[in-house]
Amino acid sequence: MGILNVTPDSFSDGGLWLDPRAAVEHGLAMLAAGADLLDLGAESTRPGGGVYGPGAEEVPAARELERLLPVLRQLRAATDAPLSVDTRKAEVAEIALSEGADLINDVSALEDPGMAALVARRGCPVILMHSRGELATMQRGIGFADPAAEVAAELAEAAARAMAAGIAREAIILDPGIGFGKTAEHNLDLLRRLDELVGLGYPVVVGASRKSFLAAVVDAPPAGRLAGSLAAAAWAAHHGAALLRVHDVAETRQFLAVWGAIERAGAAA
Ligand code: HH2
Repeated sequence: MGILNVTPDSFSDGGLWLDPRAAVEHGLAMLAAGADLLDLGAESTRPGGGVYGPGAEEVPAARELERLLPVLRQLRAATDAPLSVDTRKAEVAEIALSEGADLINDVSALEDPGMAALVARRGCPVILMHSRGELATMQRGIGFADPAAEVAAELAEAAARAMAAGIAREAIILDPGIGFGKTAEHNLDLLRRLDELVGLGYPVVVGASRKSFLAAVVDAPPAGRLAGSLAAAAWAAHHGAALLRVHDVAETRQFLAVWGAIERAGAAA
């Protein structure tokens, strides 16, 4: 899943793809590099209270749509690849779906009261991502006794709420929310025990690309975290993740292809 942030303030690529033409080109380039789908985000969800200071600015729906729609429309016209929209707002999701988006990536796991009913009505897939608290302050006062177990339990509850609202089980994708209200140690432990989340039986998406927990292991700025991102991607892929949300599509593809080729080598001999 290639990340396409049409935002001025995303933590690693803010401002790079604000021009719709550049965004569309970048999206198509990620598909050409091997992405199976694109995740379009027009509101940064950079959590506040930690390494990112106050966190991302909250964006009104009208501004989010203004950034998103030109890119979504052009990409929809140019490709049949699935297009996901990263939004917490039912109002944005509804218009995005009517403009050809295929799935909704909701980092708040259906917090907007209109979102569950919308997704149920449209019958589209939805990513329910784990987070705790408000984006602006979630990196303060973090408290987990057992992050992997608690995240799995809270996501199971989110999935149950979604199904109670009429969303089909097959439409639900879960995400541990790497970096959202978690310390670096929590993020590492969530990856180490990813199989517990995979064990719930839903497809799992992991978004570790360029995130700050990587720099807690070996210090590097976001643009210098490719090697760490690949390690996290490979770990996640080999512990059951169905989808990887990444900035560096070609590199991730190559890394996983070689890993897989080594695993399969000799099997046919
Ligand atoms: N991470 C970010 C945004 N959306 N969605 C899912 N499902 N999983 C994630 O881990 C996730 C997400 C944050 O990363 P990024 O989009 O690169 O930055 P920003 O939120 O600052 O735009």
